[in-house]
Amino acid sequence: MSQRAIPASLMRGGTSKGLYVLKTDLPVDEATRNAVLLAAMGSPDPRQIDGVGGAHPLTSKIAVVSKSDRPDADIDYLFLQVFPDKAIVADQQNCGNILAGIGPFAIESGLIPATGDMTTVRIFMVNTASIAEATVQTPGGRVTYTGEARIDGVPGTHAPVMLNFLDVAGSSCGRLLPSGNPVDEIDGVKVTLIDNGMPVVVMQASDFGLSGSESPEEIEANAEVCARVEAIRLKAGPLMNLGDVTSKSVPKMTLISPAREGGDVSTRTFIPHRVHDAIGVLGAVSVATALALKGSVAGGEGISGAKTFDIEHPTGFFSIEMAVSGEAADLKVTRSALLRTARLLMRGEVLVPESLWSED
Ligand code: NQM
Repeated sequence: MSQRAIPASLMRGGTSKGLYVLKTDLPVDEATRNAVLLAAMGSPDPRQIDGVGGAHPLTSKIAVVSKSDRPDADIDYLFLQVFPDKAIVADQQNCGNILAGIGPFAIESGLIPATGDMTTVRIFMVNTASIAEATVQTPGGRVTYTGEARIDGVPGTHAPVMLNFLDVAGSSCGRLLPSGNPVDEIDGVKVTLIDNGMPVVVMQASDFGLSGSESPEEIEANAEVCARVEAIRLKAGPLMNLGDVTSKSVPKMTLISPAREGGDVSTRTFIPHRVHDAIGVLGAVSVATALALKGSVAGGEGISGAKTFDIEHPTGFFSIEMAVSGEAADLKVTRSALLRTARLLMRGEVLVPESLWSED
């Protein structure tokens, strides 16, 4: 069987890992592209043994990158979630962790030049038609991955990548509060349905008989909790304008409990069928927004102006600078910014059976 070689880089973006590929190196036809990407990652197979996927949703991610034609962006970034165990390539969600590697990848691939010791890249996030600014360290005009920035969930220190989200509120669900309410009730559980860049259902861990300090493994082993969370998710999908979410990777389901380490809240997040070892970037932005929202399940008192929220997760903290105006259903987010790091791990070609491509 002959194989087709596709230029690709393996990168860590934040607390996730995935393949970064130029759009021009992939088949144009979407079905063919998806077949090729499933083969590249080794899906469907829970171990992804015949591909480069890492056998977990957080390490089975793809960034498709191209130069942007838009006047307000340098780069277009399409995020694709490859399900490890199913033949599904989902494009309904964005990924703020993989986003952290887009600036470095775009510069290293020659799509855009470095502009000095720091390069700010405007990235159009195709999945949600919204824009992020990423500031990448480029001393002497070259990307560097070394530095002193530390993010929880990643060993060591690396060069900082600052992310600033410009217009992500309601980007998947049409508005920040898709139901128009700070609180709804599903299956007898109070929920806040919110989308500040990621559709998230925020619920109290105590409503599931949990303290909220359980490990991801303990929660995943609790079949009753998993079934209740999934039943609520399937009902939340249509209420959030996401339709039937049976085969979708959204909404994410975040169980909150009082902070234990000095932060603002403690979280455990279903993404949606595994429990995150940390929390997604835009997922955390949405949870922070629930904290800023008066009357939400997060017990929000509301904030005025700017505040840094520290979101606790299973492996540490996630800090988000937020600024808002207005309150309740009229809440407007004027800033959400945060720190990530990224690293190029490997660069080369990923190989897939040639026969998959000939359908193009
Ligand atoms: O919410 C996991 C991750 C993510 C997504 C997920 C993310 C985000 O940690 O922006 O980063 O929720 O599927 O990469």
